[in-house]
Amino acid sequence: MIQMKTALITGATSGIGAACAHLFAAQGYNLILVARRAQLLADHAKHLEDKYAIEVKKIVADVRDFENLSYHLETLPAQWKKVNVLINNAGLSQGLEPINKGSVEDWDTMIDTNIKGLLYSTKIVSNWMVAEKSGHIINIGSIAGKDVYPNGNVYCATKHAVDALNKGMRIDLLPHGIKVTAIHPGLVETEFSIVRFKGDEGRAKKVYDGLEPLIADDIAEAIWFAVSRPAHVNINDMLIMPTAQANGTIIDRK
Ligand code: NDP
Ligand code: 8X3
Repeated sequence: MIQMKTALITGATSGIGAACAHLFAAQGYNLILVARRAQLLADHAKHLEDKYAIEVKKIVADVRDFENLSYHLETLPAQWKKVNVLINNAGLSQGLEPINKGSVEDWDTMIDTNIKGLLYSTKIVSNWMVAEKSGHIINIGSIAGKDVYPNGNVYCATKHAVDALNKGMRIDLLPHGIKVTAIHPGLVETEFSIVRFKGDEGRAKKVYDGLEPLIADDIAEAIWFAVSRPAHVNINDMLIMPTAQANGTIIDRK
């Protein structure tokens, strides 16, 4: 029997993570999928197993809870710990307020998810990769990690941290033969803005008014490009924008 490759994707129930799950399943990868919404995760996993004849491990966990995440991952059977690709995707924005008006609770949620959650999954899985002397870590950053836009303050700071962590991981994991790539998207129409505006779908829709945003598949394809390079090639960093978006603030809306 041919040993299939395995990808672990955090934040796999919607948007970019769900698109990656489909694409990697179509490429014959078994999947470890992490997210909090258990029913959605179960539905996605069943669909992928049925459609692509792969195996999926569902991990219902919050990436902010290191003990719980670690318990679920470390108790996987040994063959599931040979993870070839880790996609650190789980992340979110909460609110869009000037620094003096922002909610401390929102700040904590973003910092704990986007920075600490990414660190937690990396700590666990990078040790497995070090033991195998191979692997590829994909960190989902953002244009918000390259630019800062009005009222984006803390979300932008978390994505600047992802950019720095990506560079740090690349250095630290270099001797172990582990690839590290940051993918930084501009506007992608997913549940991101609905989450940012706490369920206000009308306000979320306006973010994409008058331009053609990226879709989650555009980012999944870029990730697959990075992962499918030959062994001697590492894509360190990729910034991917809608054609109508020049940077964090300049958007050509018709
Ligand atoms: P979505 O809201 O569609 O997806 C976010 C995913 O993250 C969901 O599957 C959600 O699952 C999961 N998630 C959120 N918090 C946690 C948590 N604490 N523990 C586990 N899983 C969690 O947004 P996107 O697909 O757009 O976002 C994916 C990544 O892309 C994020 O890091 C985001 O910052 C980044 N990004 C998005 C851009 C955009 O314009 N959409 C642009 C640039 C970067 P569940 O709720 O089930 O836990
Ligand atoms: C998500 C894209 O421009 O809202 O990271 O920050 S943006």
